Order: sequence, then structure tokens, then C-alpha cells
Amino acid sequence: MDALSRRRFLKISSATLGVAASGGALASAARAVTGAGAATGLRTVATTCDICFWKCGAIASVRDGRLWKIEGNPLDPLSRGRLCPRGTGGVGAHFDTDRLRTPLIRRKGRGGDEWASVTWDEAFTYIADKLQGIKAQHGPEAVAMFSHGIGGNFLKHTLKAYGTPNFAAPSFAQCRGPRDVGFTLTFGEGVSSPERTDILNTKCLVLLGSHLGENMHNSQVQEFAEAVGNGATVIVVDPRFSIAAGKATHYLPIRPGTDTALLLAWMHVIVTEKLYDREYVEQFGFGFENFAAEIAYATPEWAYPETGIEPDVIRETAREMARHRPATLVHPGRHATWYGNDAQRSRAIALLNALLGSWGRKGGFYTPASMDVPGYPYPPYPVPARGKVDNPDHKYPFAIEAITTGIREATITGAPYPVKGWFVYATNLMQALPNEAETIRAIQALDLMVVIDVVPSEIAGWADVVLPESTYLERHDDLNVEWFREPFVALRQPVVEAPHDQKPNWWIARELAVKLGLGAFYPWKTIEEYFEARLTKAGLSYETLKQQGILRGAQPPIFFEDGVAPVFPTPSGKIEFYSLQLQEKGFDPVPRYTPTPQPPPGAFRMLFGRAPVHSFSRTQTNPILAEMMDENVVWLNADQARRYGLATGDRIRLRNQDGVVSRPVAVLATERIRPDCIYMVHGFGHSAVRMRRAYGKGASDAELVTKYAVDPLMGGTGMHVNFVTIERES
Ligand SMILES: Nc1nc2c(c(=O)[nH]1)N[C@H]1C(S)=C(S)[C@@H](COP(=O)(O)OP(=O)(O)OC[C@H]3O[C@@H](n4cnc5c(=O)[nH]c(N)nc54)[C@H](O)[C@@H]3O)O[C@H]1N2
Ligand SMILES: Nc1nc2c(c(=O)[nH]1)N[C@H]1C(S)=C(S)[C@@H](COP(=O)(O)OP(=O)(O)OC[C@H]3O[C@@H](n4cnc5c(=O)[nH]c(N)nc54)[C@H](O)[C@@H]3O)O[C@H]1N2
Ligand code: SF4
Ligand SMILES: [Mo]
Repeated sequence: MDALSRRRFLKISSATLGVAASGGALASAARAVTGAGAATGLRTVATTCDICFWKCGAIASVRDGRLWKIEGNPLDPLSRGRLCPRGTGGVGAHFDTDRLRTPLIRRKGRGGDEWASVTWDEAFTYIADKLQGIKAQHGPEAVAMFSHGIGGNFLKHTLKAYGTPNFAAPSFAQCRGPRDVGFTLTFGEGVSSPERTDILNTKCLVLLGSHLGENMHNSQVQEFAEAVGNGATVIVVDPRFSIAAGKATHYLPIRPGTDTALLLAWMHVIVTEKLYDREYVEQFGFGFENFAAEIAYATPEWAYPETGIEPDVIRETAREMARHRPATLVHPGRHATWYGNDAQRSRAIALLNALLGSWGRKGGFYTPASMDVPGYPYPPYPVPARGKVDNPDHKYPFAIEAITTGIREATITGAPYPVKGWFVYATNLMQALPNEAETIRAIQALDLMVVIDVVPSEIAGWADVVLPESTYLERHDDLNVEWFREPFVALRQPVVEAPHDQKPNWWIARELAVKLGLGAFYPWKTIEEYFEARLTKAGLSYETLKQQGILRGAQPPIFFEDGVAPVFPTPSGKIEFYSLQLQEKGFDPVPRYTPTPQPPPGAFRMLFGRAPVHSFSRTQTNPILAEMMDENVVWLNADQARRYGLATGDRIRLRNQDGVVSRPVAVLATERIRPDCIYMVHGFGHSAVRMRRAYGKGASDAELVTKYAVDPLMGGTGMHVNFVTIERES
């Protein structure tokens, strides 16, 4: 599409905003995009990206039958017509020469590397036999599934039909769980994904950690750039001078692990100087007086020795936040599993936002909207005889989702009941869960482990059966009925065919169900029948969705409105400054700061994060993304580097407190990090030999995370608690 028609197209799509746009001008505009140029050997398909879980709407182009490129879909509110660098490089996933090609069954001891290629039917027969055996001996609850992303939906359906209640994803206890719990305890609702943050309209953005720009979640980064362009104040709190810090008005190089002290001091200033939104707090708040009394000790002078942030700076930044309220957004973060007291830190972030009146207000947090697309009318699932295995007796009373590491523990101990089978879909548990040795111990206790992956990852190496999935560019996935600023439903559909014997998740899930005698749970034969059924019920057109990739719904109000009482689904029906439910369970009703152990002399705290061109541990074999970055480096404070006689490019190994030693990795000597910590990008240092492009490149933070601090509220695993020393590599 040329620039002019693209502009016109954008105009059409924005003009149509606010009406249910499933036909008319929008549809024909989209046809002009997606059908264009077929005669020249060019074909385009509207689909969604899956290089991360933002699921941006995309238009993929095929030239002379070969996948060519992928760009943002201008109709899509997530991408707004532009993909992030990872999304653009996503085509490399299709061409990746390290891909799994056929189903594999392990021939020798678990963890060994002798495999037989088998047919899909042989693989399903093997799995079904084992599953029937586990059911007969231990009950269906003895099977658990780990997954990450929308691609797991159909397999979950099959395993629910089999009879288990045990499903978990690392996105809770290893990622955003503490945040969503902290916000739910305060406002009655979590922040969800995509986050309900109105970065676009904010006048003051506060980032604790949250390294937007390296963390490339598309909409957030675009909105961040716009907010900066519009002159928003940016306050960045990070022990490392991140990309976002480079855009900041105030950069606060905090001592790691002390954010709660800073948050309490900020709130102290805002309360004692009466800078908070009094009307909002009086109208919507519960327990404000008790809260104010509880934080009376938390002066900036008290916080200074903990955080290393000077009292003047704390006061100045607090006043700056108050000046812009309610359009001040203290970003809730996403990867919140840091130190084990993370739900309370997140609650402190929620409370600061509450004082500023930003929840439900423009420039703060919006109320996400979604289209109403009914689920498929399946028969009811069998009712499991036993409850979930991951959180026995509600040990973690505020866990609102299943805990991966709880399933792992039950698998090791056999309590509250044995777990004998694992299904692992699109999550590399070796890289995602802390303490690899515990994961291996759990795997050794299994009768069956099935891994569905696209490459021979570390976790696939431990499986009994490996099933090769087609990539997102070669398959359909479940409908994405998104909760976002604007309601929409998006479709992932195949752009090209899978190159070998790889299959899509829906087909795998359905075939396995049939093999297990559960065919009644799949009344549909193809996924397109399934789409048709759901969309027809919602009064939407599958044909239009196929062409446009996106259908948008009518825009409801997304901020609090005068005369409409907002809803806070907390026990008090208000914003809980003081939490009686926490108090009842023996926790602090108002967050308190608990110091985290500091590294001993000569050791550094190991921190980690994201790089703009990679996702977790899942993109290192992608030839395009690997060309942009094929290994990570260790950020080391320049003074410290001098002390060790190290310069940028020198190779070192890291040794952690438990004696685990990393692979050799290069140093980046830099002023941009505090002297008490080191930093690296997560996802490198692969140990799976069959991931040829990635094997042994850089160091793995995951290998060094042998220690973790469990959040007593919700079972999250704080992973910033590992200390390392540096050894020069000769
Ligand atoms: N390119 C890319 N983008 C991604 C992803 C990806 O894989 N690749 N993954 C997505 C996902 S699922 C997630 S959860 C997010 C993760 O991204 P974020 O939620 O932004 O992750 P954080 O852990 O908050 O951010 C890491 C930053 O926190 C800083 N930090 C470490 N310790 C502390 C501390 O004690 N206090 C403070 N204030 N800062 C600290 C580190 O120096 C680093 O700059 O990224 C998302 N976006
Ligand atoms: N040490 C450490 N641990 C962490 C983090 C960290 O920064 N450091 N980050 C945490 C966070 S925030 C998160 S969200 C989690 C992320 O944890 P995960 O989602 O488990 O991330 P990955 O390690 O990338 O594992 C993804 C797996 O899916 C496979 N895969 C990729 N595409 C497909 C596909 O289309 N189909 C199938 N079937 N498989 C596919 C990949 O090959 C890979 O094996 O990790 C958490 N754990
Ligand atoms: S943020 Fe980037 S990688 Fe994630 S879905 Fe969007 S384009 Fe793809
Ligand atoms: Mo995450």
C-alpha cells in the first residue's frame, strides 16, 4: 500500500471508531489492503503476532509463495499499524533451521538424548495409554498442564474433559501475580494484560523497574514515546540507567530491593502535605485515617538510608506527582516477582495511585472494554474428585491463579496428592521457573511428560514425548477477545504452510481427545467451524474477520463519569487503604517495608531484564533476531570493573551463592549501573545442544537463580535474591 492510501485508510479507520465496525467502509478498506496485488504474486494475510503475548494485529505478505514480511495492521488498536522489532523479525520463526520436524519419543532414561521419530498416531497412542494408566492408578487430577499464551486453550479443554483441575502458567507466580494481587486487594480488580494504563494521556509517568523501551510491549512503548513527546514528566526509579531513564526528568538510582520504603515515603509526603485528592479519597476510600496513622513513621529521612534517595529528591518527586494528578500514572510494573514481599510492594503502588486519584481517570488507569463473544457450547466437564494441587489448604490465601511452583512441589512430595503426568505447552520451564534442580527432581517423579514446542528447547530435552507445533504464521489459534482500551476481537490465521510434519495446537488437542475417547467434547471438526459457531452467536461475520484480522466493537466509556458510581469489588466496596482481609489472615493491613538481605562484600546482586529484540528464552534461534543480538553481556559498574582489572569485552564467569558457575560471558563496563549489582538480559546461555544457533551463547540468569523468596500472600517467587561473584575467564 502506498503512503497516500495508507493515510486515507488510517483516516477511515479512525472515522469509523466508536461504531460496531464489522462491515461497510471499514471492510472494503481492509479488502483493499489484504487482497492487494494478488496478480503480481503478492498475497497478504491479516493475522496476529505471537512473538510475545501482546498479540499485535499484523499483516503478513507472501511473495511468490514464500513468506516475505510482516507489518502492523492499521486497524488494530494494539499495534496501531506498527510492530515492535521482535514482531517484524518474527518471520524468522518460520525459517528457523533448528525447528522440531516430527513427533519424537524418548528411547532411553529421562534427560538422555536418544529419540525416535514417530508418526502423530504413534505419539497419540503412546500418550493416551499412559494417561489411561495414570487415571486408573492415581485419578485424573494427577495430570497437570503448564502453558503460556492463548495457544494452550484447546489442550486445556482436552485435559479438563479428561478430568484434571490443574493448570498453571509462569505469568502468575513468576511474573505479574504479585502486582495483580496487590491491586486486587486495593481496588478489587487487577491490572490485567494488556495493562489498563493510560500512558498515552498521562502528564506524569512513574516507572519503578518497568524498563519500557527494553520491555517492548508495543502499545506501551508507542504511548510512552507520545507522552514524552507531549512533555510528560517522567520519573524513573531503577538501579540501572535504563533506556527509559534516558527519557526521564528525574532518575532515582535506588538501592535494589528498597522500593517499598520509597513508596511509603512518597505517600507520607503526599498525605502530610495534604497533596492527595481529598474528594476522591473521601468518596471512594476505606480506612484512610488508619492508613495515614500507619505510615506516620515513613518520612523521607527514614527512607534515605534504605533507598539511597535523598530526602529532598523524595519530596520534590512526590510534589511533582501531586501536581499532575489525577493524570499521574505510577506504573504498576509487570515482572513483579523480585524480592518475595512483592504483593505488598505492588499494593503500595496501588495505594499511591489511589492517593493521586488516578484509578479510573484519564492519564491514569482506564476500565478495559471487551466484545461479547460467547464461548463454544461444550458438554459439561467431569467434576474432579479432588481440588487443585498447587496451593493446599490455601497456604497462600491471596493466590488468585494457580502456582506453577506449587504444582512442582506437589510433584516432588506427592502431597496433597501425587502428580504423575505433565503437559508442557509453549513454556520453557527450565528457563522460566527458579531453581532448575527442583524442576528436574519433579520431572524424575513423573510417569509421563509431554512437551509441545517449536524448537528442541531445554524443557523438550526432558520430555518422554515431544510434539512439534507449527509456528504462529502457519496456524490458527483461538479467537483473541481482548480486554483493552477499545473492544475488539482478533484472529490468528495461517499465512504459509508448516514446512515439515508440524501441527497446530487445536488439531493436536482434538486428535488426543478423540484417542482418549473424549470425541464428544469436540463437536466441531475444523477450527473454522468453531469460529463460525462462536462468531455467529455474537452477531459477527467470520468472513469479515478473515479479511480484516480484526473486528471492533462500540466504544463504551472507559473512565469514571460524573453521576455514575464506580464499582470497587473489594469487601468494603471501596478502595481499601486499610485492608481488613489482610489483617484477618495475619498480614499487614497497610504495607510495611521489610529489608531484603544485601550482598556480602565482594558479591553483587544479580538483576535481569529484557532486550528490545528478544522475547524471554524463545527467540534466540530465530535467525533474524539472532543476527541483531546473539548473546548477552554482563553490565558491571565501571569503578568495579577497574577494581577487577576488567574492560568491556573481557570474558568472565559468574559464580552464585550456591556454587553454580555460568558459561563465559562478556563484560560491559559502564557508569549506567550501581556498584552493588550486575545486570544481564534474560533468555541466553542456552544449554540445549540441538538449539544450534543459540547453544552456549552468553550466560543464563535462570541457571543462577537457585534461590528464590516466596511471597507469603500469593506464592510468587522473588528471583532478585541471588548474589554472584566474578571470575575472570582465562
Ligand atoms: N523485548 C521484550 N519485551 C518484553 C518481554 C520480552 O521478553 N522481550 N517480556 C514481556 C513480559 S512477559 C514482561 S513481564 C515484561 C518485563 O518487563 P518489566 O516489567 O519492565 O520488568 P522489570 O523486572 O520491572 O524491569 C527490569 C528492570 O528493573 C530494574 N530493577 C531490578 N531490580 C530493581 C529494584 O529493586 N527496584 C527497581 N526500581 N528496579 C529494579 C532492572 O534494572 C531493569 O531495568 O516485559 C515484557 N516485554
Ligand atoms: N530467570 C528468569 N526467570 C524468568 C524471567 C526472567 O526474566 N528471568 N521472566 C519471567 C517472566 S516475566 C515470564 S512471563 C516467564 C516467561 O516464561 P515462558 O513463557 O516459559 O518463556 P520462554 O522461556 O520463552 O519459553 C517459551 C517456550 O515456548 C516455546 N515456543 C515458542 N513459540 C511456540 C509456539 O508457537 N508453540 C509452542 N508449542 N511452543 C512455542 C519456546 O521454544 C520455549 O521453549 O518467565 C519468568 N521467569
Ligand atoms: S509487542 Fe512485538 S513481539 Fe509482542 S506481539 Fe506485538 S509486535 Fe509481536
Ligand atoms: Mo512476564
